[in-house]
Formats: sequence, structure tokens, C-alpha cells
Amino acid sequence: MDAAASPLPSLSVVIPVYNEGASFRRLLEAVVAAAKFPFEVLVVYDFEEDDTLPVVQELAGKFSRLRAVKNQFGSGALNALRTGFAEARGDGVVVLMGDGSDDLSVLPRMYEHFCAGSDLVCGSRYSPGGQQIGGPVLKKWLSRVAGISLHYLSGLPTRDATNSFKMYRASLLRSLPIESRAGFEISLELCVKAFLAGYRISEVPCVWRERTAGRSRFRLLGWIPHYLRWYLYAVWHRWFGRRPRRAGARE
Ligand SMILES: Nc1nc2c(ncn2[C@@H]2O[C@H](COP(=O)(O)OP(=O)(O)O)[C@@H](O)[C@H]2O)c(=O)[nH]1
Ligand SMILES: [Mg+2]
Repeated sequence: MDAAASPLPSLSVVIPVYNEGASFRRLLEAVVAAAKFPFEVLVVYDFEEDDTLPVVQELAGKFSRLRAVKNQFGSGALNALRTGFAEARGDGVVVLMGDGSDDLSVLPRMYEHFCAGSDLVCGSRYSPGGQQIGGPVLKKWLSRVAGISLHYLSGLPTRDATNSFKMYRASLLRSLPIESRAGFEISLELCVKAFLAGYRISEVPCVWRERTAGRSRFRLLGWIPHYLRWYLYAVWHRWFGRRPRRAGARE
């Protein structure tokens, strides 16, 4: 659907990639099939030899709203997401993993929430109807325990704040400073800060599947302290802190 010709809010789908050539074609087909709204796709890569690039270049010939963007803040998934946020032109931004782990069948439901006023719609593996299939057992359980406990301890309106699969209002992304330093903890940081700033947050159950091609670059032990920082920040502010409010925040 052409964004310029449509009255519907448009979305930028941001996909960080590191050698996802084996998965990308299927992923793009799934996005096109699921997206009943105007959208563009931004693929953020770190280096010219990335094996995703030839596939993106071939598909961009048929699909003009697909573009590859080089990571402009250095390398790594965190900088790739910051690059995607800076380059996105949509009214909203959806973050998707390039390995096909995310459940694209729930995109229309997330978009409904977005159009109904949610500023942040979280894909949730730990809500009734959600599921996590495969992947390292320790990572899986830490993420589940963190997500559910944070929901109850901090009042965050999602049970899966660490999931990267989220739909953000573009104005929310422009208003929140990013302080993450390692990687995908940026998703938890933004969720916590959006909540404390009074943005409207909702969740949609989704199924996450471990990749079937390529290799995960998630560094569990190295990244735990970075997740813990935002976990504790949320709990601290819930019980002891004054909530920072942004201008015009909804109650
Ligand atoms: N640009 C960029 N993307 C990355 C990097 N590391 C991982 N990704 C991408 O981020 C997504 C999730 O990464 P993955 O390693 O599968 O993490 P996991 O799903 O948590 O195991 C995939 O699309 C990767 O290709 C990186 O260093 N740079
Ligand atoms: Mg993965």
C-alpha cells in the first residue's frame, strides 16, 4: 500500500541484519503478506560483505519500499536499531528480527492497537496465547521470569518487556533519550521509559520461534547486567521514584 496515497498511518519496518541471507527472502514475503497498511522496510547492516545484501538488492528491484541502510553509528544491533529509528519515515516503527523469529500473523492486531491510540504495542510471548519455541533454555527462562515479574513489580502493562518485537509511535521514539550501551536491552529501556513518561502501552500475544538458519549473536552473560539496569530502574521508579512526565502525556 502506498503511504502517500493512503489516509492510514504508515509504518517503517526496521530489521537489523548480520548475515541473514538465508532467511531474508521468506521474511520479506511474510511481511508483505501480513501488512495491510502502508509501510516501508529498512534493513540495517554493518558491513558491505553481509550476505543479506545481495538478496535485499535483488528484492528491492521488485519492491521499491525496501531499502538497505548502513549502520551509521558504528556496528552492532543497538546501533543498527538507532540507525533504523533515525532513518524511519513512518508514523510508527516496527522492529523485526531478520532471522524470522517473530510472529508476523499478529502484525494486523498490533496495528489495530496502534490506530486505537497505543503509543507502544509489545509482542508478548508470556501472555495467554503467546509462546516461545526453541532457543537456549537459560535465556528463555530468564526472559520469561524477568518479563512476568517486571509486570507485577513495576506495573508495566506488558508481560514481555524484553521482547524486541514492538511497534512504536515515531513521536515516542523521538522524545525518549536512548542510554543503552550493549544491544537489545534497548527494547526494555524504551518500554520502561515510555511507561514512566505516561505513554499508552499495550500488548498482543505472539509466538517466537528460534531461527532455523544462520547463527544467533546474542551474548547472554555479557548482556545480563545491561538488562538488569533497566529492570531495577523500573522497579525503583515504581516504588520510590517520581515519574518523569513529558508534555501532553496521557493519564
Ligand atoms: N546490524 C546488525 N544486526 C545484528 C547484529 N547482531 C545481530 N543482529 C541481527 O539482530 C537480529 C537478532 O539477532 P540474533 O543474533 O538472532 O539474536 P537472538 O534472536 O536474540 O538470538 C537478527 O536479525 C540479526 O541478524 C549486529 O551486530 N549488527
Ligand atoms: Mg534470533
